Amino acid sequence: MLDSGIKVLQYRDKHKSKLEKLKQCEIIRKLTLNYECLFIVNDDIDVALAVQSDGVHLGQEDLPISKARGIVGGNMIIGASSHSPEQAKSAVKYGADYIGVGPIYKTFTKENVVDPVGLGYLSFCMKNIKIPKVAIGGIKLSNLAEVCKYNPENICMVTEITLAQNIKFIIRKAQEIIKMINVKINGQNKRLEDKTKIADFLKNNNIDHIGVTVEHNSEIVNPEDITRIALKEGDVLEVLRFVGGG
Ligand code: TZP
Ligand code: MG
Repeated sequence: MLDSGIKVLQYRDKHKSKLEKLKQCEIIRKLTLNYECLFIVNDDIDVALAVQSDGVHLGQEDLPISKARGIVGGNMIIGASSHSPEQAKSAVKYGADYIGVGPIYKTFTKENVVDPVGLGYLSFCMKNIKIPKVAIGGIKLSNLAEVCKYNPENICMVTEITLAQNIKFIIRKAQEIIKMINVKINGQNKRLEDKTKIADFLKNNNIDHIGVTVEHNSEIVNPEDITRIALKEGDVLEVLRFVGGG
């Protein structure tokens, strides 16, 4: 995972003894420093402090954020799981540095997990919560593009990566999907490769640019510019086809 360039790694184990967790976290701490990857320890503030992880992640039934802050001080990242608007707002109020938003879809990784909160809750958080969000829960390559339409700052995939036969392949594919841009074409949300030229979009969709007028962010595009203009995140394209007549 580190070789593939993941940016944040969270250590999560609900069954090992504290000593086993400490030993594993010590190793992971060293590795993550070498790879400049943030290291977050789930649940155990004492282990997080002992290995000097970058952060600790707390669920709704762990130590409250304000108490945790008193223990870890101002420099350690505190992340908080959230499943509802109230929990998200409370996490912000008490000084969380990021929130987990999920489970978006059904997950089998976590025991006693709440029902999926769906993309509606992710949408709420993107509009209303100003600290970084981590979309989590049942996210796979097959539904990743759908999640990316909401532009969460971070995406967490557990099963899809840890149980993959080829972890590097799955991460590469996920990175390709995450890198794509959101554009609106004739009123429909689409994801395209970053910097796709308008001409290439038309060609890939079997649209002959002759007889077509293209509006890019409300401006009519000169025909000679369609091979030049590269689409970027948030662009709006209208492709108007004129039918002959008189
Ligand atoms: N919190 C909400 S869902 C979840 C956690 C820790 C587990 C996510 O795992 P997976 O395998 O990606 O569904
Ligand atoms: Mg927890």
